[in-house]
Amino acid sequence: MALAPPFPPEVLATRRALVLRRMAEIAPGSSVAVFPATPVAVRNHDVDHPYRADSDLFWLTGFEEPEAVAVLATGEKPFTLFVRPRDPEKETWTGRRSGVEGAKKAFGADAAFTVDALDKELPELVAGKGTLFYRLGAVDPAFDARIARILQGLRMRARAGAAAPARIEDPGQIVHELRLRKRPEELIALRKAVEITRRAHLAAMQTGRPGSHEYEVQAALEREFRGGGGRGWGYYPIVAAGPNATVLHYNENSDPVREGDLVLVDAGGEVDLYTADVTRTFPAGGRFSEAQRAAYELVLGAADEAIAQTRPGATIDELHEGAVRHLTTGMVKLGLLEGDVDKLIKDGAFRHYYMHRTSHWLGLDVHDAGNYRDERGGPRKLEPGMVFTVEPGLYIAPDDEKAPEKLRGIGIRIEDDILVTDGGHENLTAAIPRTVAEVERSARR
Ligand SMILES: [Mn+2]
Repeated sequence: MALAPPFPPEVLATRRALVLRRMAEIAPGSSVAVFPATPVAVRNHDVDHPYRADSDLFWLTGFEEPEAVAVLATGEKPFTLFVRPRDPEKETWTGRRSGVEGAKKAFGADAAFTVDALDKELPELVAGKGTLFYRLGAVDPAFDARIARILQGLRMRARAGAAAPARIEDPGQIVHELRLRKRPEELIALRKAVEITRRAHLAAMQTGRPGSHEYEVQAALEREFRGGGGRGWGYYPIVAAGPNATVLHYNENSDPVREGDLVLVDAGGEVDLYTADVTRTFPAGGRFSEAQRAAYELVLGAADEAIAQTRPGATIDELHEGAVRHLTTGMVKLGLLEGDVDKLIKDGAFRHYYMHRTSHWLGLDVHDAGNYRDERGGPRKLEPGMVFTVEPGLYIAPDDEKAPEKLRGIGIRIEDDILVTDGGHENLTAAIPRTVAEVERSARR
C-alpha cells in the first residue's frame, strides 16, 4: 500500500480547496463533507478481492488504504483523515500502514484519527454544521447507517445544545463536476494508461491467431498492463472471438480462436487509478475477409465522423446522432436494413445491430463520474479537459436470418479515448492500430 499519494500534496490540497469553495457556494454558512472508503470485498472464505480505493476519496486525498474516512469542513482544520492504526503485528501480515502520522505528514491532513475513534470524533465534526455533504446510497451501506446513527444521536442531544445539520447535500455535484475536467497531472496518468494499453492491444493482435485461445489473448493483455508498471486492468477485459463478439459484455474469454474469426478486444490498463478504455477488432488470420472489411470500414467511418465533430460546445448526443446516421446509412448499403435512412433512424431500426450509446466519460472510473445533462436537462456542452470514449459498433447475431449470410456472426467495435481541447480534440488512443491497413499489419501472421 502506498505510503504517499501518487500526486504532489499541493495538487491534492488544491482539489480540496476547490471542493471547500464550492461547498461554501452551495451551502452558505458552516458545512462538512464526509467521504468513506469502499468496503473490502470478500472473494471467498478468507480471501479478499484486491482492494481498489473509492474514486472520490482517492481524488480528494490520494489515500488508498481500506477503512479510511476523509472529512472536509469549514473552519480551523479543514481536512481530517481517519485511518487504520499502525500495528506492527498486523503490518507484518498485510503490509505497511500510514497511520495518523503518515496521514498528516505524507497526505497533508490537518487532523488525523484512527478509525476506532470514528464513533467519538465524527459526530463532533458534524455537530453544529448547517449542511452535511454526504452521498447516500453510493459507497457503503454500512457507512450510510453510521451517518444515520450520527444524525439521530445529535438530534437526541438537542436539549444539551447539540445540533444536527438541517440540510444534506450530495457532494457528487461538486466532486464529480471537478473530476469531469481533467487537470494536467490526471492527463499524465491517463496517457500512461493509454501507453500500456497500446502495448497490450499490439500484444493481443499478435497473440490472437487461429489455434490460440481467448484466454491466451487475455494473458497477453494482462502481462502488458502489469508488466508495463500499471496496476492491471481498469475493468475486466473482454476477449471475444468469432460470434462471441456479438455478445456485448462477453468476458468468459475461454473459447478457441479460429481461422476466419474476428477477435474483439475491449481492454484498458490502469495507472494511478486512471484507466484507458479501448476496443480493437482484428482478423485472427491477419486479413479481413471482404465482408468483414466492409463492416469494419463502416464502424471506423462512424468513429471518425464522431471524433471529427468533437470540439468545445459540441455535445455527446450530437456525436451519437452522427455515428447512428453513418451506421444506419451503411447498414442499408450492406443489406442489413431496407428503407429510408431518416425513417430507420426515427424508428430506431438501427438498434437491432447497434444497441448501445456511442460515448461515456472516462477517468478514474471507466464509466466516469459527471452529469451528461446540463442544469436545464439538455445535453451538456463539451469543454476542454473533458475525456470520453467514442465507441461505435456493429453486432450481427450468428442466427440472424434477416442479415446477409456472410455478415452473420460478425461483431465489431472500435473504441477510442478522446480529450476535448481548446481547438477541438485529441484522440489519445490514435496510436493504437485502427485502420484496416494498420490492424492487418499488426496482426500479420
Ligand atoms: Mn467503453
